[in-house]
Amino acid sequence: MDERIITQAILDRYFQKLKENLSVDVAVVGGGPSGLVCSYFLSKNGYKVALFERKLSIGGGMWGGGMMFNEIVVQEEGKRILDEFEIRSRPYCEGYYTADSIEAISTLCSKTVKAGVSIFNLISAEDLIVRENRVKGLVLNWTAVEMAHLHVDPLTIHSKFVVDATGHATEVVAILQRKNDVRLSTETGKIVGERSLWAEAAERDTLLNTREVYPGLYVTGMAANATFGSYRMGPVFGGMLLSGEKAASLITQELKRWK
Ligand code: 48F
Repeated sequence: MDERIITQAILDRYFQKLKENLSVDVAVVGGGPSGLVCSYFLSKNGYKVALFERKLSIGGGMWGGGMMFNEIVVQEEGKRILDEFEIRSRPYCEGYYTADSIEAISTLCSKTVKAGVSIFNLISAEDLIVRENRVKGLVLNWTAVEMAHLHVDPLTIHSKFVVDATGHATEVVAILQRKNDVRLSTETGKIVGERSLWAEAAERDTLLNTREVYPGLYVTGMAANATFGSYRMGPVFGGMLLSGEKAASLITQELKRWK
């Protein structure tokens, strides 16, 4: 084997993948359960989707179940999404199902890639492109640059929509708010902030809060609740899965009208 061919092959294929995603329908930030589900359904609906994840591994907060006990709980409605992905679940008692968190997240990841989503790990969204009062793309940099605090300029991609699926930190919305004089579609016009844990209310609110927060920018998953000021829910994941599905459906409706 020639080591130079191995190197050439990786460089060629990676840059091909990256160049094909300089202009996408939807750019999703965060590869937790909500971001993956959202990307999967958008891709299945025929749209070009790129997902950027800061960490080496995709999956966000799902791997660890609750307090590192690697099982997750979903309710009746959420089970429908597990079934769609062919993730095995078991009834625990009426209305409650459990699934192995490793099977759940690895399957979400695998099926999302196979649905056609380009996933880029080790890349962080550090800023947004905002023009004419609308979010129009992402400003990206290597996570390693961020971690080492290196002064290295980023690169950019354009997208019709951006999805903030960054979880509790609601990072993309926070960047938009910090750097631009904008009013968000929340009660206060600003990020309202996450409240303490209340599983039932949080699960209900996650769906209600999954929507456009500023033209071109949607929130899904825990980022939706943090943005609109609802509760955290702990290791029950139905809301995350259903939120990803809802974000995909809302964006699909908008893309159908896109000129
Ligand atoms: O936190 P995370 O899993 O978000 P989620 O889809 O699910 C939340 C649940 O895991 C759990 C919960 C519900 O039971 O409360 O916490 O809402 O995944 C968010 C991902 O976004 C990445 C981060 O590394 C994580 O994998 N991320 C955050 N900020 C950035 C980012 C950024 N600026 N650029 C790229 N990735």
